[in-house]
Amino acid sequence: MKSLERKAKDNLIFNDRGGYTFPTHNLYPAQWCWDSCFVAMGFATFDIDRAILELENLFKGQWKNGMVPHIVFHENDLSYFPNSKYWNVLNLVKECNNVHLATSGITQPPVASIAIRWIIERYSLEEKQSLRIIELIKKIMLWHNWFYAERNPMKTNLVNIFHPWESGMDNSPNWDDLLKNVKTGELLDIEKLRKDTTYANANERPTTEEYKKYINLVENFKKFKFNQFEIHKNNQFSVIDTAFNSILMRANIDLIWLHDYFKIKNKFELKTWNENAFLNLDTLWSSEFNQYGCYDLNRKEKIFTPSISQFFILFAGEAENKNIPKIIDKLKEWLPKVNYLMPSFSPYSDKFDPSRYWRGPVWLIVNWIIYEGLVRCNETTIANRIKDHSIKLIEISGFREYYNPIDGSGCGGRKFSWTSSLYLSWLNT
Ligand code: 9WN
Repeated sequence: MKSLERKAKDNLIFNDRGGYTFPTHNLYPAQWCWDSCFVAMGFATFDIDRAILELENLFKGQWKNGMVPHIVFHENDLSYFPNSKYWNVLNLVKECNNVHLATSGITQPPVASIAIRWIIERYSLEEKQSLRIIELIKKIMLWHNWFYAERNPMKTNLVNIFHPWESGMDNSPNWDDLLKNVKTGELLDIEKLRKDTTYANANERPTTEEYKKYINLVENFKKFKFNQFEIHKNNQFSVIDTAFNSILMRANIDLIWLHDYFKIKNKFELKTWNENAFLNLDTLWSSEFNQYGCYDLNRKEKIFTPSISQFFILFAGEAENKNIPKIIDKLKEWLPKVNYLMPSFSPYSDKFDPSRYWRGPVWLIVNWIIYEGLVRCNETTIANRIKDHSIKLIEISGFREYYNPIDGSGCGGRKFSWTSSLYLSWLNT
């Protein structure tokens, strides 16, 4: 019988399209941004050149303003919705990138520097490979720079997102109240257009009502030709997401580390920006809920939803933060309530749904982030429990997109790339 390690490698090879990787066939037939960064870590465990190529192909889609789009459509496959034809960025944003590659027009959590540092700390690179990595670091810098230039609405260095897809946690209950203000838009027959429910169980995906809102937001971006300043003034969804910012803060620390490691000059003001972000994060702390919240920029309200996002700060790299013990205590409260860690939403909440996407299921990518965060905070016992549960889930249900935290069953896509990749990364931790 094939070992799980062999299966994980085979999944990556199976999803490889010749230099970039599908998250899974059918459901996601393109290159996704944060998926590919984790995929690079998996490839690095057996093929460093291929790992670097994954990132190089992702950054081919980088826009001239620095943004790295959440999807890069290398192929003219229209079976996903919204596909390259629908986003239409090549016509709407003249020469958005240097190679005229079709992409989406929004971004995703910036984990590239985190993945590269992870690789460099484990494997030695040949000179040629280092030179390629240095080129990537320059591009990552432009991306981070873009966040502070175009997604810094309060000049606090806490950046905002314009779409639930940018958070990577699309239908998290974090966004329920914000989405109440988003119109459904009736121009397109979303029920017919969306293809995800052909490949995954509809009960495990966002609802059509949510999809209509997702698409209506994109309609608005298209109306403004993806001009960020226009969108700031006119968007129905604009939020400072604590998980996204935690990732960016950690990604900044790793980007600074990479500059130092390769002796690259020109860190811009990254260090100061990041320190400011950490300071300003305090404005989002609630001693009532013992968590950092999100901030709805339209309604000017803080949101304290009991989602997994509140624990991402453990990963942000500030282990001495005075609130960390309270956050860890809260995380511990969740542990006895499920059989498999970590649920993406509080199992105590009425909104907890163990099989619907980001409303309860376990995602290994999240587990990896929380695991890393807990290790940084010297909470290795819980960290290892999360890692063991992740491996157990793969053993009983295969390399799935996400899992039910109560019965351990697998949901969504199969032979999933980032699940396979993170398995490999744990074997090499
Ligand atoms: C929309 C690819 C992506 C992940 C996201 C996850 C899901 C897409 C979708 O799949 O989102 O971007 O169509 O549902 O929510 O985190 O990057 O795996």
